[in-house]
Amino acid sequence: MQYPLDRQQVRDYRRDGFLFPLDVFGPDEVAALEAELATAREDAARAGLTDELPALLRTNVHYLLPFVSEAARKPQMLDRVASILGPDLLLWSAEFFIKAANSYRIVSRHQDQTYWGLGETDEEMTAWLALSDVSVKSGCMRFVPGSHRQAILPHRDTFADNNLLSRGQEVAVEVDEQDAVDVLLRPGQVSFHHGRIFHASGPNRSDHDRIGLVFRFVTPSVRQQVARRDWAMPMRGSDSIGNWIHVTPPSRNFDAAGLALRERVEQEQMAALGEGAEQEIMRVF
Ligand SMILES: O=C(O)CCC(=O)C(=O)O
Repeated sequence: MQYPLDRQQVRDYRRDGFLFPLDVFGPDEVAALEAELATAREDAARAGLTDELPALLRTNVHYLLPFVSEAARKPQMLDRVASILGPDLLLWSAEFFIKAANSYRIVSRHQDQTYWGLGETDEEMTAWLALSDVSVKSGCMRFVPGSHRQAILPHRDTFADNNLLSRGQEVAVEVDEQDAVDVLLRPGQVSFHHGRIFHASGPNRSDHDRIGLVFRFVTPSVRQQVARRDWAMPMRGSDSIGNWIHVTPPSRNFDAAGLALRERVEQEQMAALGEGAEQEIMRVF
């Protein structure tokens, strides 16, 4: 591998449940990704999807925009992910977390694996790529070191309308804010986090949009346990286990096949995402 993590970084990830900052993409690559996002917005407008665009970008965007899985597949990304998860990798989900300039939107403290139906696994990891400056002012994430060693804990649903999460879910334990770590990133840098780390993020009080492009990687042995089936995009190595329906990237932005597949996947995933909810889950942005 050309870009492996060193042993200390792997140890840090296993101890803390996160690792950052990783210098993954240079300024030219960030500019290219920003240009792709701008093109995607124009294509959405041409396709009459402007109103739906925030929701389309927010979940399973790898079914809609070819550049998303291309970025995930770059060796400078995958070599580092493979240092943690091993050689066989699939992309389960990709999402934009965009907080507009001066917006009040937040993410409540949660553990990712709570409503995904994937069980408690160490073989799922998020790579959060900054496409803007990410500071305390602009609403960076905050991680609680070592919290990934806990089980999936009970969460309460807030359904708060300023929350970027589908249920506004919040882990139902007290956390000493002093224990949490600010995840400060410059454009092109990435943070890794474990699916059970406690994490949250505050409002964006800056004058620029805070943009994260988020990749959720799994290994072939991870399995959907609540929904009837689930899909993932092979990225590297092999998968002969059969837990995932394999998908390929779309051929162009918002093509009909990609939109239809995403719709089908999300309908199935709702079974996991909505389990036990007292209100209907809306996919939100
Ligand atoms: O972008 C954020 O503020 C939160 C992202 C998050 O919760 C996640 O990637 O798991």
